[in-house]
Amino acid sequence: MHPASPSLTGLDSNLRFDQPHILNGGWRTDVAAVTPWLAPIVWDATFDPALLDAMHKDRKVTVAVTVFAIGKYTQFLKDFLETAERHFFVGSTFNIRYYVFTDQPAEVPSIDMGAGRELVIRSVPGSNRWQEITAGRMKMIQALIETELRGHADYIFCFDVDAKFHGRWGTETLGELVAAIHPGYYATERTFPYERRPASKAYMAPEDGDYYYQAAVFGGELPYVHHLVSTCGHNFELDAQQGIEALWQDESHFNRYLWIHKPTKVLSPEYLWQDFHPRKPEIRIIRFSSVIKDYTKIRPNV
Ligand code: 5GW
Ligand code: MN
Repeated sequence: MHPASPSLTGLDSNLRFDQPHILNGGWRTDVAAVTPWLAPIVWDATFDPALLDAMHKDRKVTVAVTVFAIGKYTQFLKDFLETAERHFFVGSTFNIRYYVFTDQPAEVPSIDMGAGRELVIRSVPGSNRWQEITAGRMKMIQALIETELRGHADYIFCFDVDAKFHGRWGTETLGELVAAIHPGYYATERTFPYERRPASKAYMAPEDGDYYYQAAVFGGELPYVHHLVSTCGHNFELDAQQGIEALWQDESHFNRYLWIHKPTKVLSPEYLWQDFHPRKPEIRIIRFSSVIKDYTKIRPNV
């Protein structure tokens, strides 16, 4: 556990950092690195990883990770976990606890974990309705925070399993409420695929919204993520009682929530790419990317 604000006493006096300039200081000029509500948008070369790590080094930050692997999705666990071990908060100053939610505990691969890192398996029921799986995640994350994480973790990150890490994902991603911009909609106008039916609790009017976020990654401090998942899970249920299912299920509710409760840190599409997109010049590094999957082979009912 750590004090509420970063302490500079942990800075290694042997480390020297370049003077930060506020005029043409090597800052990215090809992308926006801050939202209109002054939250950072995390892009490569807008932060100093060594400085950020040094600022956190005496805090022993504990990060909980949730990942769901139900039905055929257990096949993605090995790559997800192995690449996370190479890129996700690597270093002796972090404690990492992966919570794998699965209906087939025997299918969870055994992975060599670094020091201070461990994996916990949670058995959950399978489902033939995939809509229940994605929405059910919100409820299960809520319960995990309430029953196990409080007092034991500083931050939580919740990931889709059908993806791999390819580059550093570390202290630059920490914040109170953290969300990632969808790689398919970061360069488009506001014609986002929000839920547009007023009867849904995920409703967004044409002039509403900031970015389109992808629900494949989110995180932050426990109270913020708890409020997010409990609200989205509740609204999904209220819709279900009315016989409504939002266009992109949990992701639609997630986007409405984040429009009302702005994230305090936004991750650029470096942190949530999709393998099928062609590379773009502004994407200097891909840190995490969804793999290409054959839906007819992995989904219980298409
Ligand atoms: C199955 C069919 C359709 C949609 C989701 C599933 C499914 C999702 C499943 O059978 N098992 C499962 O564990 N999931 C979890 O939900 C995985 O962690 C998965 O990464 C996450 C979101 O579903 P995705 O990855 O299929 O959704 P997209 O929008 O990234 O394609
Ligand atoms: Mn996915």
